[in-house]
Amino acid sequence: MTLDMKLYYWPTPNGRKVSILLEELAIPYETIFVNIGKGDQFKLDFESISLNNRIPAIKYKNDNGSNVTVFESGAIMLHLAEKFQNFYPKTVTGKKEVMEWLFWQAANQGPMAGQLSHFKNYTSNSEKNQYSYQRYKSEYIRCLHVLEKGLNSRRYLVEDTYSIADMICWPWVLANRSLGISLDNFPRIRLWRQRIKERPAVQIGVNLGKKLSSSKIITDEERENLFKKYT
Ligand SMILES: N[C@@H](CCC(=O)N[C@@H](CS)C(=O)NCC(=O)O)C(=O)O
Repeated sequence: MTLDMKLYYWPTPNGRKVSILLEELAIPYETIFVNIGKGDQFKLDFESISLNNRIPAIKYKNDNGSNVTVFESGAIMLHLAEKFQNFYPKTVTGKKEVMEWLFWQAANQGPMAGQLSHFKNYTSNSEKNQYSYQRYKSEYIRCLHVLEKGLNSRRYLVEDTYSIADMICWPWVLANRSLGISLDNFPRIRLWRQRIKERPAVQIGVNLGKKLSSSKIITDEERENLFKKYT
């Protein structure tokens, strides 16, 4: 039974976490580009895979031929790392540490970076927005301090070995310049960022669909789809 792995993806930091992992695992996969500016994330066929209407998500065939779907980058990464027994520690303590970083990333660095990107790149510069911008900037920087501490006397976050903990935290650090944040005060992060950037699989994963990345100028249609108002 072939895996028939499908990656539902758009070239953003969250999408890249999973393209990087699939490349690292050397799993053949088909990329389904979900154009989040055009509203593809709200189409019912995608919603049946990702109830949260957000990329990334995956779908593949189990040994018995039934479809498996996973949404949320942290869940996808943990699932794949366990399934393929790679980029995941063998020890209970190591697994616990990976989990800490996965939960930390999904609850801290990811949302703060996402909001910082919103207020830096997509909103007007009103005084009201300045407050939000400063708040998320400060939180993004706080997260950098956490990572810098995590890299104290080690090259990678868990057991000094490259794992999904690094892969999930790395793309939003790679994006530091577009967020207007310098890494000058974070020497360990700078080395870690570069060390991971040099990996061939990471380069392929990061560049997947890069040409499709929207510029910072977004159309009214994209604004409507991306920043929908829910009531
Ligand atoms: N916590 C989610 C975040 C996913 C996420 O925010 N994805 C964005 C792209 S980076 C998205 O699909 N946005 C579409 C929208 O906002 O409608 C994860 O880690 O998978």
